[in-house]
Amino acid sequence: MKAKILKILKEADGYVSGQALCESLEVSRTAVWKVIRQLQEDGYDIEAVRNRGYRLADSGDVYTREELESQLHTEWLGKNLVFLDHVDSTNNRVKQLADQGAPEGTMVVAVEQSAGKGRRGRSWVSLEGTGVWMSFLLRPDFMPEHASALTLVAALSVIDGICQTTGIEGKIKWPNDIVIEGKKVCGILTEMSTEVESIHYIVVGIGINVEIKEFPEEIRQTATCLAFHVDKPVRRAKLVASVAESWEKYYRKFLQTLDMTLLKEEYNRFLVNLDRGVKVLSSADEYTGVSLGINDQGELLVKQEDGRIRTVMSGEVSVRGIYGYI
Ligand code: BT5
Repeated sequence: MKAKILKILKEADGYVSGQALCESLEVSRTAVWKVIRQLQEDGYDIEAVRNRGYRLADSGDVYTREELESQLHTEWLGKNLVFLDHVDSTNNRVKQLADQGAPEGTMVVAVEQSAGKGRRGRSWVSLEGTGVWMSFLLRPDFMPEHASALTLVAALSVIDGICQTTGIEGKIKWPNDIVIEGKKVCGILTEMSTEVESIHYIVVGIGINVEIKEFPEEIRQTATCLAFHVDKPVRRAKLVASVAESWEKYYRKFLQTLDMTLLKEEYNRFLVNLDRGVKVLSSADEYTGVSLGINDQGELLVKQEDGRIRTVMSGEVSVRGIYGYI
């Protein structure tokens, strides 16, 4: 009933009378009033005026399951939605659900993660209410070698989602960071469970810093959040919904070729280190060169001083600016 009342108030142009709500939901006035109170407690600014009824003034940054559902206009992603106040890691929770047979598109969104994960055992700072921590499940029938490009597909979705929600144009630091003015605002962690020659499932996890008042010491120099770059409040529900909608759009293109052929140009347009000096660090090797952008497979092309072009595969290396993070 909460979701229904919310929908009616959102779609209404002005006040909706208590009587009209009672009639369309076939419940008592007291029942309506109780739900209005709950919505106000969730953070909705609902005006109640005698003889006129209720009006939703502003939904602010309300971050609840109902708000997210009312914003989410996807075909399949997030139709099975799990919204949690606390979790260790949304990626871990999606994996558990996958093991229990959850369908493709299952999405877990949390207000706080106590053990957010980065790549290779690193941790991801995800304090309560400071960002969007979301993960979703894919059950594709393509071969495992195509999966590494999905991190790049997710990066494009985040760029698009951030732009639609805030107007900010982020940049991509290949393969999995989104940066604004040289600082990291989002990280992506794609994990895969494989069977022989096939994918059991894939989890795509996305963390976006929305409003962090004080960054922990270890990321103070390199991290940023969206709120630093816009005047208006950032709505997390809208951000999740926009990223999810963009994911469907880009993933559909990815599925046509199972690589980045149709997305390469757009990806390279957002690449922060395109045509700039980069340092490639792997366990076996370290070299510098100029980044030429990605190829169809999503590998980064780096031109060395001697003119040789090397392809860098994600997962095995770290690419940095010559003098620092970018
Ligand atoms: C990543 O790893 O950037 C992937 C982060 C993925 C986080 C999401 S949140 C939802 C889902 N559930 C999870 O448990 N994880 C995913 P990596 O490239 O390894 O970068 C990790 C490094 O980024 C850390 O070692 C820190 O230096 C830095 N870092 C940690 N937290 C950060 C934050 N909130 N903002 C910016 N930088 C951060």
